[in-house]
Amino acid sequence: YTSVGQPREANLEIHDPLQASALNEKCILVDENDKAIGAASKADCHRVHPETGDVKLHRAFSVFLFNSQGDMLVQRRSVHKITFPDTYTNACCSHPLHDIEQERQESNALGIRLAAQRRLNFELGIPTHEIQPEHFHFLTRIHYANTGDGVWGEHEIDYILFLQKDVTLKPNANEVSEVRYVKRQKIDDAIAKLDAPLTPWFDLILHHRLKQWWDNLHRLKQFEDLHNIHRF
Ligand code: DMA
Ligand code: MN
Repeated sequence: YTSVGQPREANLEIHDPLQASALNEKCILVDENDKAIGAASKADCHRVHPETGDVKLHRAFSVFLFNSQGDMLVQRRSVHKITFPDTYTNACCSHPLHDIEQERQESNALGIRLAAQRRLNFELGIPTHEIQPEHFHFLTRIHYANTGDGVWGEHEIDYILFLQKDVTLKPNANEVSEVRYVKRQKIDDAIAKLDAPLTPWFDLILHHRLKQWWDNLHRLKQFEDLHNIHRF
């Protein structure tokens, strides 16, 4: 399979009304130290600058979800997604929103936790009462950029959240076309057999620390690194 650096057909026109309207939501702009410095629309935060190739740095999160057996949920992004459509990735990724005041709370990453609860419900249909903010293990932050299809890309300080819980799934077809649980022993095999690429951030985390964290789901506390931001 291929993951990064393979320019795909650029998504110049947006045909999906739901994904188009989500582009008006406001993300939180941050500096390289994750200090909030303002807000910009989801469109402005993901458009690749045509001359410089830059994307505005904003705050995001990635949830890795495991069932009680320790199997990890993998989702296939729908073909309607504007960034990285029809790719395989971790359970849920998104952004805390600037205009939801609670999602700007920084103490104990509470804003991120609330945004993650909101999006697990929206994308995967997990009832809100099944996931509380304190259920997440906030492990560390990752700073990465990817120019995507050359029109829509990413540049984020990404909070890594782990969650082990049996949940009720009812995927939102506009967001997610497929979900499956993968066993730790089968991950390399399962990925080799996929018929679509991985998102760049999932690929990055998979080859960085994912397996080590996955092997230690019951003692994640010792792997927390809340001070450093890992740069890629
Ligand atoms: C954005 O994910 C966040 C990361 C960590 C890549 P996304 O494109 O799935 O965001 P959304 O679901 O809000 O469109
Ligand atoms: Mn983003």
